[in-house]
Formats: sequence, structure tokens, C-alpha cells
Amino acid sequence: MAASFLDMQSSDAAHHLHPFSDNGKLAEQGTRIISQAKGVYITDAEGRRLLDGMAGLWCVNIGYGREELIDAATAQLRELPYYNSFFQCTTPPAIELAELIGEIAPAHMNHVFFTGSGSEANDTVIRMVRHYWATLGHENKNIIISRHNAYHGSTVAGASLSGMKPMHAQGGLPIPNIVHIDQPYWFAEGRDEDPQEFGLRIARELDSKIRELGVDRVAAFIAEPVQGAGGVIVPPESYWPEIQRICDVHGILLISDEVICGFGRMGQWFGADYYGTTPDLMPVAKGLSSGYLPIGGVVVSDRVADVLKSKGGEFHHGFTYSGHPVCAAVAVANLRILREEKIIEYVRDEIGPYLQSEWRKLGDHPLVGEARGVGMMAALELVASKDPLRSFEDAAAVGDIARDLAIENGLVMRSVGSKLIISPPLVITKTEVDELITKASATLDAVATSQL
Ligand code: PXG
Repeated sequence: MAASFLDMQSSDAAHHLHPFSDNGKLAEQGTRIISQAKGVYITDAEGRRLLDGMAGLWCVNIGYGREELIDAATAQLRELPYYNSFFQCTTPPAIELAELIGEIAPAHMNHVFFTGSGSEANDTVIRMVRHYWATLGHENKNIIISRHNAYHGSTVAGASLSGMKPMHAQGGLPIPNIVHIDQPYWFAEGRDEDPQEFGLRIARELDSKIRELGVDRVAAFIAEPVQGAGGVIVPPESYWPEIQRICDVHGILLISDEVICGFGRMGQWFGADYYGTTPDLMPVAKGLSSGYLPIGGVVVSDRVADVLKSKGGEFHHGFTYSGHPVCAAVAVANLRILREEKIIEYVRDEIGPYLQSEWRKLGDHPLVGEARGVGMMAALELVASKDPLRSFEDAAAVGDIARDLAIENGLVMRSVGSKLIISPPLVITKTEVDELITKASATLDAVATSQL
């Protein structure tokens, strides 16, 4: 017989250390045990059904329960559950997936290096970028510029590229030669300025930083098209073209971290397509397999791949699960669904615009300082007062209260400080969006009457 909910909870508290959690506190509070899911809904072990406004963790792009992915995994498990892509070997699903990614990626990107996750993808990015410049005879061109409040993963390399102070404080990060500049977060850091002017000014910090460090030292700039974990921070329109121009002028590599924005979330295959940039490298994960199995990778431009292949020699890097055949087979099935069911177009033309227009209406609520978003990701800035604009003193506490009230209302949202954010499955229907908005609105009312 299945263990009871309370038995499972206490067993979890006794043995399981959770990511990004205060595990002492969590053991006292008890975890929510999610046991089933279908479409855009998850069900917990107490039988409560919740609309999953976060698509798991920004990843279940095609929704839960797609038989095609289950069939692809079981067929591949029977045929060949594992083999590696080292030592002159490869497997049919890894070949097929690499080819498919080449087809959907921007025209100048035709290679992929597989990893198990987005963090491993960004570890790969650091090593590949440095190897690229060293191969060209520029050993000292090894500084990577990133941004404050960026999220690029949680390994030593990923956390170093990330711009999150609490992460750096644990374990003596960042590693050397990673430098951070400001983020294009207009609501929090630029409200006194015209948004487009602000976007340009922040982008030009990249230029100043390159000049300060010396172009012979700077290898690359890395950024998420839209910052996800930082709080769905959508840059002003002026930002990305200026970043691209600066990277081009100095000839440094542009890395577009597509772990969240990739595979349709912005109504294009990649965030780079949305903003019209031409990255040299794109770390990917999450939506690549819709989270059904762990797989990530780095999509590599011809500029970089040609150097690596023609004169890079052996790249001393790789993972046991690079190109794992079962994960790759599931990713192939996922990409076929995204393509054949025209889900990217659905986000671009129908459900994205609908979600955004309904979400903007939440901006009328007295607690909401800004309602923003793009495609299938959106944020609410909760404020103590709108006029004059005043933030909450304990931002994290407000966010946590709001998130818990959302769950009581049957909706999963994520809180980032005093922001409430969503990133639902791309296949969500208009009726389900209406339900999401109604529940988010009821949550705001409940927050307003709670003991803040
Ligand atoms: N880059 C970006 C842009 C990400 O969002 C990673 C890299 C790392 O991927 P892996 O697969 O190693 O987790 C991410 C991951 C959150 C949250 O709370 C976001 C992520 C991961 C965990 C939590 O919003 N993004």
C-alpha cells in the first residue's frame, strides 16, 4: 500500500536535503508532495489540484502527460538505455537531436555540445569560450562579463556567472575572471529615466567595462534575453540592439542563455530570435525536453565551431550523460511536438498576446506597481503604496505570503522578493488563462487583507 501523506512528509524531512531551501525550517514546515500531473495541472499527495503557473520550473513547455514522450523514452530504454558519446562513439537519438537543433536554431548555429543540465551547459560555455580564444592565440582573453541578478545555474561556474549575492557568499564565488555589470531592470533601478534611455545607458556599461578591462582581456558577454529567476525582467527595446553592437565592435563573443527563453517561451524558438541578436553560443536545457528528462546543451555558432574543429585539438571536457540516448529521444519527440503542433506560433499569435493583455489588467490592483511580461512569462511588482510609489520593507516576506495564498487559491506562482511571477506551459488554453488570472486576482485581494 502507498505510504500515507504524513509518513512521506516525515520521511522527506528526515532524509532529503532540498535545493535553495533552509532545510531546518523546511523540515518543520513540511514539504508539498506533488504526485501527479496532466496538461497544465498538478495534483499533490493530499489530492489537491493546482494550476501550474510555473510549468514545473519554467520547463514543462508542452504540458504534462504527453504519451509521445513516454513512448519515446520506453522504446529507447528497450533499444539502448545508455551509451556514451566519447571515444569515437555516438547513438542514433543524439545524432537526430543535434541535427534537429541545427534546423531550429538561428541559421549561423549548426552544432551542439550536450550536457545534463543548464548549469553544466554554462560550465561548458566558460571552458569553450576560453579554449576558443586560447586556440586563436589569445590565452589572456579569458574574462567573461555577466550581470548582477543574472541566473546562470548553481554549479561553481554557473553560480559564478550568476549575479546573485547570497550565492556568491557561500563558497567564495565568483571564480576569477568573471565580472558583473548592471542589469536592465527599469522598474527597480531606472524609473526616473526614460526606459529607452535607461536601456541604452545600461547596455553601454558593457562598452565601458570592456574598455576598462582591455579588449585583449575580455572573452565574452553572457546574458539571459529576459532574466527569469531574477524576476522576469524584460529589458527596454533599446537594450539588446546596443549590446549586439558593442559585442560586434569589440569582437567579443555573445552568449545568449536560452535555458528559460528557448523553445518557445517568448513566441519564437529562441530569445535571440525575438530580439534579433546573433549569439555565438546558446546554453539550453529545460524546454529542450519539456523537463520530462534532464538534458541540456550549448548550441554553437559556425564562427566558434569552425575554430574548434579546424585547430582546437581535443577539448578536454564532457559528461557521462552528454547526449544520453533516452533523454535525447525524449527531446526529439518534444521538439517534433513543438514544431508539428505549431506551438511556437500559438504562443506568438494567440495565447501569448492573450495572456499578456489579461495579465496587464492586474496592474490596476492597488498592490501592483507594475504588471509586465512577454510571451509566456510575466511578473507583478507588489508595492506597499502606488502613489507615492513605496516598496514593502520586507519584500521576501510579502512574496512568500502571496505565493502561499496563491497555492490556497489553487494556483502555483513563484515569488522573487516582492515579485510574483508566472511561466505556464505553452499549451495553456484561453479558458485556463482565464482561470489563472481569476486565481491571481483573488490572491492579490487575499494579500491585501492579510496581516502584512
Ligand atoms: N541558465 C538559466 C537562464 C536558468 O534559468 C540555468 C541556467 C541552470 O539550469 P539547471 O538545469 O542547471 O538548473 C537556469 C535554471 C527559479 C529557478 O527558482 C530557476 C532555474 C533553476 C532553478 C530554480 O526560478 N533556472
